[in-house]
Amino acid sequence: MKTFSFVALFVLLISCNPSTTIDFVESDIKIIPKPAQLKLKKGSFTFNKSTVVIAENAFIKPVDLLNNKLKIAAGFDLVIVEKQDAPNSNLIEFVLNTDLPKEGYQLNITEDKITIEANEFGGFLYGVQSLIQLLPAEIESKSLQSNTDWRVPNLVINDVPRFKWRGLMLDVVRHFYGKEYIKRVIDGLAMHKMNVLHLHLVDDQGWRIEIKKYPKLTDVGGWRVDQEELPWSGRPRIEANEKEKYGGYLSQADLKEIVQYALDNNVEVIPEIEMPAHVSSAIASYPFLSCTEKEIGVPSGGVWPITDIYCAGKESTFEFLEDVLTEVMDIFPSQYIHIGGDEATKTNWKTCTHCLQRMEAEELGDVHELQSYFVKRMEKFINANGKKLVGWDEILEGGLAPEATVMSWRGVKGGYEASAQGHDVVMTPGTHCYFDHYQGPQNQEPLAIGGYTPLSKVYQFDPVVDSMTVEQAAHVLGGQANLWSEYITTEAHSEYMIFPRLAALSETVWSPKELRDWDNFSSRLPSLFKRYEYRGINYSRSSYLITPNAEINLATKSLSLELKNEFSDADIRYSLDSDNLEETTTKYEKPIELTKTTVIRAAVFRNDEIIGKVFIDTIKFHKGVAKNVEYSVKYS
Ligand code: TNX
Repeated sequence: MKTFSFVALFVLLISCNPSTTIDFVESDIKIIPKPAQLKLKKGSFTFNKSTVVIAENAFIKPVDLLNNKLKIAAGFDLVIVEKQDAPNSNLIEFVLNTDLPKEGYQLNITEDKITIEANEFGGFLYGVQSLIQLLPAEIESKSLQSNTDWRVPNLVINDVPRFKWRGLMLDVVRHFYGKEYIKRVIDGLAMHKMNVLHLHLVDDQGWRIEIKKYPKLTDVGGWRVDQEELPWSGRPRIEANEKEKYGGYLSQADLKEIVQYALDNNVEVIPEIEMPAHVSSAIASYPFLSCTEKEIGVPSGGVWPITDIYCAGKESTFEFLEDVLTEVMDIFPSQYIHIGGDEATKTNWKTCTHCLQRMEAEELGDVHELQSYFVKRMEKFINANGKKLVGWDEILEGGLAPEATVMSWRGVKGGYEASAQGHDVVMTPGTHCYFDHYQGPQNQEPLAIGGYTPLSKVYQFDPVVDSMTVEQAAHVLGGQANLWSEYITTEAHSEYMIFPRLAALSETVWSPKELRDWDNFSSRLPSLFKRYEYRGINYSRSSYLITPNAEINLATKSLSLELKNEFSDADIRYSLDSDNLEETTTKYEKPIELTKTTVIRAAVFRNDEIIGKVFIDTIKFHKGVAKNVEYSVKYS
């Protein structure tokens, strides 16, 4: 009896010891995307070697995800126990709660216990993802971090996504990336609670999916003449029989493996099989697919306008496509099949006897209606196989197929129109969602296709257009970023274009709109970047770059130089005509007035240290400064 009370007293003393509990503050919580509801409480829970897990009703993958990270970074191997054998404290319990919505979860952390409730796999996974982001960034480490306090704040999170389609499109055609890289991207998607990976598998410059019935699609169409040393749009068209070197494809086994890996991360892989345009690679393999049946080579670079398209008159085109889609649907269990549909120049259709016959037989007024016939026919086939068709917004032209979902890329107009017609839409406007665009000042970034979509701009994206009616808004399934790869030759570069813009996007499609707050988001970035570093993600630090903006004053012949950054509270410091840039240099507060040639150095500082790259430029006061300029050839 005496011993027992002594032990009880000891336990009591330990648990009252102030060093065993810590109160967190709101700014310690860095979860991205921000949870819908979060209530911080006093106190904390600390993981240790003896923490146990009850996971009777949960799915094992989310438990594994947490356990694997703790095993590597903390050296704890959490034991899974039966409920009746569990202690009263130092445990995590996964509880099935059928009242919760799909993908939603509740995370409740108290001194003694962490409870994660969800209705299905996705919810449990996201509960764990949030828990991981509450732990110190070292949880992402690939080696033991023995001096880390594995503590999380006491709180209650009630979380649910705002949209059900939270996607990223990877173009694996213009440049080809392998299976392992695609899996890494899926890890990144899951980390940010994104749930769609749209794979662009077919385009002019390559056919990247094995189709057993048509082996030439990958034997011929998967390869092109290597002109990688030339600019994308300056690569001469090549003949049918030139030697191919650049390329590759994903076998059906590879794709099945990717699909399964994605499912384990609550990500649906949606295949895109382009038609009727962006298919030179298919026509190079099987010339019967085009109107002219002319032999062509697989182009190595930009093709514009796109006139080598499938013939919409011949039955053989549709037989081919149905065969292809049959194999595609066997690989991808996704609800949606993407048929592309963009950028078809229909010149050949206007003179092709088969197309003209088709137009007459089907009473089609013009070639737009012929494209509409094409898409509607494919939709019938896709629907008959229990799936839904999605296509780029050009599928609106000539009349939408009855059940089609529209992916709006030429701004939000297509999505607006389609939703007004009662169709579901996914918003991917070029203005905010094109990750092939520059994310920092052009002269400080790797070559990109053009555009300017910095992190802060992605963060302003909203899939719902203000002027939409309630009914239209209800048709918005969500949003997606597109990473076209004309200018992205390596996997490392691809990663650089995705991260951290994916983090900004995730908050626009997951979190309630009222919680959108750029300054708050940016305060969570340093912790995210640390996690990316532990994961070995080649993320971009472009948001720390400085953008200069110069204005010349003709009267005083002086130049006013503004230095900007994406963050409102950025600590920019600069030096003039000096090799040094240290914490003691001038803090930028207002535009700098210059009257003579000057070398300027500037950078963003945090805690007296430079973060990101140093900006260096020489502002030259040559003889033309402040003089009128006349262009003899009009500038473009
Ligand atoms: C337009 S977006 C395309 C792609 C290009 C992209 C470059 C869309 C449906 N079509 O084929 O790669 O622009 O940004």
